[in-house]
Amino acid sequence: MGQNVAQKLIDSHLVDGTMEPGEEISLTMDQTLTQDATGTMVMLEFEAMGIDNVKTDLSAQYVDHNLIQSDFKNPDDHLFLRSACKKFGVFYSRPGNGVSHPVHQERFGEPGKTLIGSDSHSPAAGAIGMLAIGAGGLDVAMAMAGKPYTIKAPEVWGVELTGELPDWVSAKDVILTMLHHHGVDGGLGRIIEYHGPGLDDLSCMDRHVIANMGTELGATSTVFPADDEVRRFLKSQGREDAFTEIKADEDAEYDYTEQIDLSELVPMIAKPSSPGNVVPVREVEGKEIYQSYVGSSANPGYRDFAIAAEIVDGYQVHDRVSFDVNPTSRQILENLMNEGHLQMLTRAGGRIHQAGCNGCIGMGQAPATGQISLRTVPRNFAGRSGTKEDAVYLVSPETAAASALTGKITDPRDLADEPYQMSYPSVSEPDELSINTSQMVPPPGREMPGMTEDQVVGDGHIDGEPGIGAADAQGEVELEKGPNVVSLPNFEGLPDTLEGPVLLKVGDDISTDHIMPAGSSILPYRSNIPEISKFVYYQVDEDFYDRAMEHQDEGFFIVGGANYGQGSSREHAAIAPRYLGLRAVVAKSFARIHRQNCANFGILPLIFADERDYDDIDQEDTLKLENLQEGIRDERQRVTLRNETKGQTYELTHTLSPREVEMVLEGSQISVVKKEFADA
Ligand code: MIC
Repeated sequence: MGQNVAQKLIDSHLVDGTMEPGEEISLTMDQTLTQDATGTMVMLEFEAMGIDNVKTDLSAQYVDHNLIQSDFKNPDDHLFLRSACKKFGVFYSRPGNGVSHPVHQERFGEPGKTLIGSDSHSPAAGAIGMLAIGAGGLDVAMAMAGKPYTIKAPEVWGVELTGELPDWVSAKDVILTMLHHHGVDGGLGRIIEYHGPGLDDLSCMDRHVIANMGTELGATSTVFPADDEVRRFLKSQGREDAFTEIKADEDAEYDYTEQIDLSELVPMIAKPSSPGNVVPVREVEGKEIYQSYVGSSANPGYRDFAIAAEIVDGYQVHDRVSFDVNPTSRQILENLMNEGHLQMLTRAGGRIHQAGCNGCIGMGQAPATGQISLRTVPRNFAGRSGTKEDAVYLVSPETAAASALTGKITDPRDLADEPYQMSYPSVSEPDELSINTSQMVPPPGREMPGMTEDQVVGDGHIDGEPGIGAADAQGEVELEKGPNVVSLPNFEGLPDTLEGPVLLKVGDDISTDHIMPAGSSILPYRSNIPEISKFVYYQVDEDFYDRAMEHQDEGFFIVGGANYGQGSSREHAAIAPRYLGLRAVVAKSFARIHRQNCANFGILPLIFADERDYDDIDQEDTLKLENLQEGIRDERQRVTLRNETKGQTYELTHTLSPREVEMVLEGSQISVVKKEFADA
């Protein structure tokens, strides 16, 4: 039987296991991607492992999240990352160079390769035929150390696209339609593979939008074939040599199939406060808005800005609306300038921000209290914008621009009518892109891949060192640790008995933004666990930290509903609660990356065998687990939880593989790896 694209990518990187859904498989990782908000921790973990140099084909570190420099913290982190890149042999994308996912696709993406990124939106690289997976920082540090990455073998969900998108409807509406049909857990345990004639209507950056937000469906990854459009894209980036064709075989099969006729799609919108809360724009049109925001990794293409520019060109945005424009990268900014689109945006009232993630992660641009903010970003979990009482809706650039003009949620198709009488602007990337690599700094001994000398802007090497031959000096580089960079705490192994209170009971779909919020006052502590831990569950329960401190020594439990820990890859949502004393989460089910992060840092991810037991437990009940050392090694993966307050017992499954059991028993995966290196 023929293979689909996902199977081909897996097959060519499989080092252990078989593609039986649910079984563990281990894959070699060719590339790693880290961004600053998670990357500082990755570098500290890599340092803790005591390895000199990355073992991947290519590792790249981006500074795109923590750009605001309101005090020393973020710049401390930037310098630390720069020194770590130089020491460990990692490409360094300087602050202001742009958002990791699109920049990576442009500069380093290569069909047929695997990538693991400490950012849940890393699957965006699937747009060009890569197998890209988001993971916690420690898993990325392990991949940098040359270790294969282990996941549960996914099922492959083939989505056949037919037809052509109507005017005023674009890639964002495709992925919002998927979320409308399948919700935030519809992709759990699956790789989504798009195929079919409809692909001809989607550029690589359009595919990036869809692959990026496949994460919001809970999918392990999203892949597209590497076809002629991928060749065109790489050529436009000066890297045609990186192209290899990868297509599904004629007789390829999928575990699940679905068909979407693009010509039937309409503008869609995700209402607050979940990317799964999607309806047609028509259902909510007319509501007054405060903000309209274009940019982010979920609408990063040149086209996405150009279409917004063409829509607002010659008009002024409504005087109530903050029209925020976040260019994806310095390169796109430069091209928007060259083509006159930037001027259209500024003239119409656009507030141009530096290239980076910015407001997408609550780093500035917070909306007014309770006021509607329309954003082209990937997620709208409550409070993520930086405003606790926010009302963020996710939309396409077309809907964002149309609404910026009218001051209310507007179906962009209405612009065709009075008073605008606009025809759908036709935009595409410039034929000759201006390529700018000046802010991407290769480590000693490396050059920008695939670029000819005249395409590389600036010499670029860290400290201006010559590329070739300098690699030997890497070991001597000192890591530059300012006061905001605090080494990782040491985590003790699991005791045989855990007894403690349920410090918090929460419902379904708790996201990592609930557990470990983002925002400009919290994100700068991503390299400082003791400080950031003060904000754990802060937006859900302001006293959580104080109560946790009372129980830090004996430890405590959290009880959760389904899909616990959905959303981002931030391992801080595991490390910080663990630092406060969390030793076990008992939930109906877990999101993939967060479950792994818990295991990596010695937190037991436990699942109710009978979901009805969830109702029996109340916050503050005292829970007890005994005989853990032996109990969790038992291959039935069962443990018994005793509710001391209610006098009840509940059966739980721990779902840990033997490898993960060792991590939890040792206290963290780092302890296991340290032991391995010490024994080697
Ligand atoms: C996000 O969109 O939530 C982020 C910012 O990209 C995160 C990473 C982070 O928390 O820093 C992600 O999705 O992994």
